[in-house]
Amino acid sequence: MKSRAAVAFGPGKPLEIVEIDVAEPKSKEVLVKILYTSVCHTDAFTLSGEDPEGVFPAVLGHEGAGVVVSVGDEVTSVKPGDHVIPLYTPECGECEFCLSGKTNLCSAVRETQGKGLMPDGTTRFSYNGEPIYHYMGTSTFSEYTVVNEINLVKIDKKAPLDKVALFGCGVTTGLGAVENTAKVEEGAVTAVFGLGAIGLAVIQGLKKAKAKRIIAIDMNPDKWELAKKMGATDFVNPSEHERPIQEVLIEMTNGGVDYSFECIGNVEVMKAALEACHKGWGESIIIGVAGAGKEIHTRPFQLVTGRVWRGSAFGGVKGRTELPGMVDDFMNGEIDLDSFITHHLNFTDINEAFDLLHKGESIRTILTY
Ligand code: NAD
Ligand code: AHE
Ligand code: ZN
Repeated sequence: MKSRAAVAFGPGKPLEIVEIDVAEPKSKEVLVKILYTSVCHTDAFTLSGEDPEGVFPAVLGHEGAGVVVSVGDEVTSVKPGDHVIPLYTPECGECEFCLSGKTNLCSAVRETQGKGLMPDGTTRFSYNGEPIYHYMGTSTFSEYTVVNEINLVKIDKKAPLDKVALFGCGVTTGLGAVENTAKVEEGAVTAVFGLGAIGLAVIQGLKKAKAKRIIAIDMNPDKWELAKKMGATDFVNPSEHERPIQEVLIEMTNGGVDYSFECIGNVEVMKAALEACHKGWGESIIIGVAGAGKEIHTRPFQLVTGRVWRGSAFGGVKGRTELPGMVDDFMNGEIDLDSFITHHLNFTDINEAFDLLHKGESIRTILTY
């Protein structure tokens, strides 16, 4: 079938809206009509050419929601008409990772997913007869996309798809990093570096966890207002300080924070976030994604003296098991999604959504097909 799609033809180039061909889903695959999608910084990162796994031409996009159109003959968990959120972290429930009880990183299709391919090593997208690669197992920047059954979670039909699309990445990642990765306890002193959707969702999670102090850090002071609304107690702009920001935070907290979260993807900030942690127990969670060739560094003494570095992907959340409950929490008013949605645009204006993100003017833009 034909589908409108925003294709990334090459690194650093604007997306092009073209009509691509989408093949039928194979036996364990599902054809989904995406109704809403948004742009996460990771899409911009891959489009920039910095992602070692970035392949072109590709249909990017991993934060979206839609309706099942048709299913392959071995698909049992979803049927046409079901409302679904594509998951870049799938959940097969059977692999060593899923069965470990220690991680949400399912390995069932990770290898081909990272190459922009379906598990049989081919793609379901093409343009003028040439293959177009998939992205993160989701490719929500196409009106019709094909994903594996294990890369989909079925959700309550009453949930507004234009809002719960945000559970596809940003909000889930931030809330999950606090609850699953850091396991923040009541009364904790915390710092959040980067106040995009991820950092703001971390702050929302910290407020839920009853953190005593939530220090929000960003170079862009315009981000402060939303951070405060989410629950931040202090704001620090590193560009207003001559000293390394970790020194400022250690002084502000009389020894360092219990938990810090890096939500930017900058390895120098990752160092600062670790070194801002309290001696003996402070933990720093890396969420930001850094480009090819980048490495983190600190004096090993920082770790010897009790600070801990952890990483978090999709907030440690097992999507098929846990997202339906998070959707319920949103419907019950326990999770705020509305504050993240700063802009609405038509899908065809997707490059403007990237511009708004780069300029720091948007948190999330909901694109409607
Ligand atoms: P965003 O661009 O909306 O937000 C980033 C924020 O960081 C901006 O407010 C910007 O002003 C601020 N910033 C940039 N440089 C800074 C610096 N040196 N000091 C202080 N603040 C600075 O991005 P986002 O969509 O919120 O994504 C944030 C990061 O999280 C990206 O790296 C993205 O790839 C990553 N991410 C990771 C996961 C995961 O599962 N690990 C999931 C989603 C996103
Ligand atoms: N492809 C990159 C890494 C990108 C990355 O770390 N992605 C995160 C999700 S970002 C969502 O906005 C993730 O889930 N990572 C775990 C995984 O298995 O990809 C690279 O450096 O190669
Ligand atoms: Zn993302």
